Amino acid sequence: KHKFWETQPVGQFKDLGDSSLPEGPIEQPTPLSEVKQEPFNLPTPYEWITCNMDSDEMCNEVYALLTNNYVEDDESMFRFNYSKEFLLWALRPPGYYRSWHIGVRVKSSKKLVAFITGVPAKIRVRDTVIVMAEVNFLCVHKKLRSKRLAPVMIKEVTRRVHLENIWQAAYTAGVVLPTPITTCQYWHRSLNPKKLIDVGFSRLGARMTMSRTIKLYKLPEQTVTLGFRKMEPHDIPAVTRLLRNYLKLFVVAPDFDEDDVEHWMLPKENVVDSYLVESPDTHEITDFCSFYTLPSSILGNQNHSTLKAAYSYYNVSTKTPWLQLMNDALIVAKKNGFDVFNALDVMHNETFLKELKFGPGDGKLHYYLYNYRLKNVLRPSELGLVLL
Ligand code: YNC
Ligand code: MG
Repeated sequence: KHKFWETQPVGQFKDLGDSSLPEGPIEQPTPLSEVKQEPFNLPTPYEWITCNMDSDEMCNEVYALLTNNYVEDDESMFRFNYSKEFLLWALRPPGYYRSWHIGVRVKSSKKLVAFITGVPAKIRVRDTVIVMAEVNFLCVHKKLRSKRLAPVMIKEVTRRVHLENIWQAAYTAGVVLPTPITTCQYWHRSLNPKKLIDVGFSRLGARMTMSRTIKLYKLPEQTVTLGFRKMEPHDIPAVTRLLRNYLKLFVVAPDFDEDDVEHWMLPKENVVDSYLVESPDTHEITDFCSFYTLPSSILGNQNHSTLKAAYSYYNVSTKTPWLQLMNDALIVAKKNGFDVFNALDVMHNETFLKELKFGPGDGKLHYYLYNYRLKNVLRPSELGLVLL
């Protein structure tokens, strides 16, 4: 059934529910001298490249490959359209390795036809913090699909991760592979219902008119929480403390330090937005919310070419009620021109999704660990990790 994945150190379907298997690494690290020194073989027309994302030219090629060939919904109505600025942010966090930005070119034409990436991240599983690779942006050109190129790309990124003495990875996919640590659902909150209906992202509800629908999703012009403001550089220590304390609640979560928070949370225009609540009297930072910008191309619509989507990232409530905090996030997202606000049912998100008029999506998102077994599948609410 899974000719490739059955050979890999991942939880296998046949082992689900076998409580005799221990939790932890499936294979032990090998000495670095025993890691394969040369790249895996590609079919002869193709060659490996390490992508220098600092080069505008390289960045443009990667952007074009993904814009035309990356993830689509099941009905091919939308395709993710990660911006170049977003890709630079996602691929160059603290301590990143250029060797983990891997491309495949056609030797003769030099055309980029496949891509896969990893970035390092400290991820805690229960009490153990592990340096892992977060693997993302696996993409094979539409014309080269179903030729078993993906397994070679995965083996090559694994080899390059091993060369840095890193032996675990985390990744997500819309497809079911051996075997998810949890399966999450996307929820969508309409901000611009007219456009979402016009492009086929959502449908007019039963016994609903367009004007009733617009009224249903209407939001105030201004946020309501006193002390709600954009995060600034001087907030990094306080936000790091707030996030670290919150993420302790989850079985699997990133172990962020101040450098990580600076990179991942500090607002970056058209990439990531972060807001916090500073107590008007004590100046304490009590609450936090963030979302990243990931538009989708709308395929074959006369009137609209892009859907502007905000994706809930990390949120923490200690004083401001969840509903009020996240409603303020919706208000600023709406003000900034987003059409929809998406969120997974991870962490405490279920406490606000229904009440803030998010509706369940059809796509599922499966989370995976490479070379690390968990005894049981997690509930989404036990997961404290959001990948891009
Ligand atoms: C996928 N998304 O099951 P079996 S998510 C992993 N992630 O293997 P072929 C996938 N594996 O089942 P195609 C996968 N999709 O026979 C398929 N596979 O064992 C497996 N789509 O390969 C599949 N991007 O080359 C099967 O398939 C084998 O030509 C078939 O290529 C697949 O980035 C793909 O959805 C996804 O571009 C490249 O369809 C292609 O179809 C495509 O014949 C559109 O492959 C874009 C898209 C995926 C987004 C993502 C996370 C990737 C994680 C990869 C695994 C990392 C493991 C950890 C490595 C480091 C370890 C350390 C230490
Ligand atoms: Mg292929």
